[in-house]
Amino acid sequence: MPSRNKIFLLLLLLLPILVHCDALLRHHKFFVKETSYTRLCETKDILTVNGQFPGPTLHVREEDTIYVKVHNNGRYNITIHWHGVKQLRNPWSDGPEYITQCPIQPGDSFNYKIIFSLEIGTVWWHAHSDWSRATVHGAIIVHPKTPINYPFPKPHEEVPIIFGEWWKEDIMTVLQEFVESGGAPRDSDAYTINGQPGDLYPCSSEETFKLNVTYGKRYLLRMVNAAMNEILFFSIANHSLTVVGADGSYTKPLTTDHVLISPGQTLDCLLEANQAPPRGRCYMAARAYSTATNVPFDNTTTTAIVQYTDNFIFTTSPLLPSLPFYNDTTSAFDFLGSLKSLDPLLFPLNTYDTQIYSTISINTLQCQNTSCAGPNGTRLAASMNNISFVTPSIDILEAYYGHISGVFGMGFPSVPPLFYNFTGSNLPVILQTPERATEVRVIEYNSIVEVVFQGTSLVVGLDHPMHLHGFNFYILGWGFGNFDPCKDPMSYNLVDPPFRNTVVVPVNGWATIRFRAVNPGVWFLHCHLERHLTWGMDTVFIVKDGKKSEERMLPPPRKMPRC
Ligand SMILES: *[C@@H]1O[C@H](CO)[C@@H](O)[C@H](O)[C@H]1NC(C)=O
Ligand SMILES: *[C@@H]1O[C@H](CO)[C@@H](O)[C@H](O)[C@H]1NC(C)=O
Ligand SMILES: *[C@@H]1O[C@H](CO)[C@@H](O)[C@H](O)[C@H]1NC(C)=O
Ligand SMILES: *[C@@H]1O[C@H](CO)[C@@H](O)[C@H](O)[C@H]1NC(C)=O
Ligand SMILES: *[C@@H]1O[C@H](CO)[C@@H](O)[C@H](O)[C@H]1NC(C)=O
Ligand SMILES: *[C@@H]1O[C@H](CO)[C@@H](O)[C@H](O)[C@H]1NC(C)=O
Ligand SMILES: *[C@@H]1O[C@H](CO)[C@@H](O)[C@H](O)[C@H]1NC(C)=O
Ligand SMILES: *[C@@H]1O[C@H](CO)[C@@H](O)[C@H](O)[C@H]1NC(C)=O
Ligand SMILES: *[C@@H]1O[C@H](CO)[C@@H](O)[C@H](O)[C@H]1NC(C)=O
Ligand SMILES: [Cu+2]
Repeated sequence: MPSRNKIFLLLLLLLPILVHCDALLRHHKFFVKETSYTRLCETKDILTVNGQFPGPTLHVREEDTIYVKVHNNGRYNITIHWHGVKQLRNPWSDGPEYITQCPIQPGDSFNYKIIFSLEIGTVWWHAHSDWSRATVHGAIIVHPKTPINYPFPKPHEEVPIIFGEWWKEDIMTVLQEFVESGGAPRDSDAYTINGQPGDLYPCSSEETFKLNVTYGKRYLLRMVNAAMNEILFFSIANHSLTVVGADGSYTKPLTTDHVLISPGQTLDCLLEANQAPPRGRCYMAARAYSTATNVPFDNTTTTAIVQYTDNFIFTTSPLLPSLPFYNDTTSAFDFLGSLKSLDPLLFPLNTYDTQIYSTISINTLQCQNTSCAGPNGTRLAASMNNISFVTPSIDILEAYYGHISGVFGMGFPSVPPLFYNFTGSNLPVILQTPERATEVRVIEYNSIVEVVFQGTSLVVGLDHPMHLHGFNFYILGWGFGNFDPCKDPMSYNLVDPPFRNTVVVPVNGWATIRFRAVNPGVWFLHCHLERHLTWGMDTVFIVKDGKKSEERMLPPPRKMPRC
């Protein structure tokens, strides 16, 4: 009895500590609603979570399970995706509309169950319905189970750095114009850092994001690229960055002057506040990496300020960092190719069971009335293996689970339907027209899957950040021109390849990834440039259940949104 009393007493003593630790809440409420924001001298209503732009940062611990109840108090259908969270056996809460769920309609709510497993560092959440993600997004910080058990020097402070893209026009109008015209979307008016365009834009300098630092201290920047349509270069004047994590996994420390971050990617970077006074302030800045000469893009620069608070007299105006030029593919891929994973491999990389070889292309479709804004009056589209993905009207997960036929086909091809010089110049115009269909690829549980993405020069060659839901994958290699199945695998990194959920496939080039299909469910695969996603550069992997009960999909939650 005394020992039991002792335990009871101990628990009583521990209670405040336990409650305190629960500052990492398990239950959250997201109210999606219109909120008025002023940027670039103009005020408009934007969709926000809890009135915040960017939305709230969620803090969790490794292997936690949390719940986020999303109340749709806005005017549009909405879903939320937990980007980079594998959601083991739980595609029900993954989020992409008409892929794993019907949208939450105005006035409704849905309680997402978010299961963390391998993730460590920075992942994020964002809307995965129409183009709401422009303003409905935020960071998720996954803390180590043991407090401050980092494989790098302990930072003094951790700061989310979230990149966004801002249009003066209402984003739904931008989307509607884009879809109706059949052409490219209008360019954004600004990029943002933590919701602020920065000093180089009109009416913005008062609110420019400022990072206060103290000389001699170390800061962990938790960077998320939530921009819609552009890959970004980022740099801080007179400071180098040390990358220690990417897409929710640790990397070997990589010290660099600038980083490249695509929509869908995250980076954890250490910043040493090591510039002695008198220089008290420096700019951090980001601008587009964009290669196509005839594709217009937002070429503005967003800035924020690093200011040393131990040097209150800011005599000089801050210096801008030098960023690689917009089309500096060499800088972009030198950086990406230098990232290596820190942790041991999760499975041997000497072989694979299944290969999927897919072209990723920009395409054109005939315009119904011959006056669309694409080349020669066509309607622009995009495809994987010449199939431009058509989003169904009930979700694929429900159709798969409930054996509802007629929603999707299982014919996503394992190889391109036609072999041609994928990256050739002046390809025949006839190759530009894709098929439109909803085709998925079914994958055996536990198989090791290799995907070779082959960019093409149809219509225009571009870099494509391809994102897979439900997994991180090893990026074994990449290159320019056509993938050579004999020669290119010789140069794969089978030792410490980066472990990411979004791979930038180089312009007119290829990239190879591998993952082990230990996550049964329905998983979206798509380009994370929003316009390409809308155009159909998407497909779905359905990973079958394994034999054991713990290898099967979880049952659906009691209440899924209905179509
Ligand atoms: C043709 O389609 C375009 C884009 O969808 C639209 O802007 C235009 O009004 C249409 N013209 C006619 C005559 O229907
Ligand atoms: C940063 O430092 C400045 C100058 O000391 C101070 O006015 C400001 O409130 C600080 N900002 C934050 C977010 O701490
Ligand atoms: C700071 O950066 C500027 C431009 O980026 C460069 O001209 C200058 O030499 C740098 N100063 C130091 C102390 O590194
Ligand atoms: C950005 O693009 C505009 C329009 O294409 C052009 O006039 C301007 O010079 C460009 N600015 C920079 C910094 O490249
Ligand atoms: C990058 O753009 C500049 C200016 O538009 C051009 O002169 C240069 O050739 C381009 N470089 C590459 C690699 O395309
Ligand atoms: C537009 O039409 C012209 C003439 O038929 C053709 O040469 C050109 O390749 C076409 N461009 C595209 C992008 O389809
Ligand atoms: C493919 O096209 C590119 C660009 O025109 C050319 O350099 C390359 O030699 C072509 N490859 C083959 C196999 O024809
Ligand atoms: C794609 O499919 C369409 C329709 O079947 C066909 O006309 C076109 O040539 C194909 N293109 C390629 C690159 O396979
Ligand atoms: C919202 O979702 C419902 C259910 O899928 C659908 O019927 C409706 O058309 C959607 N509304 C819009 C504006 O897309
Ligand atoms: Cu793309």
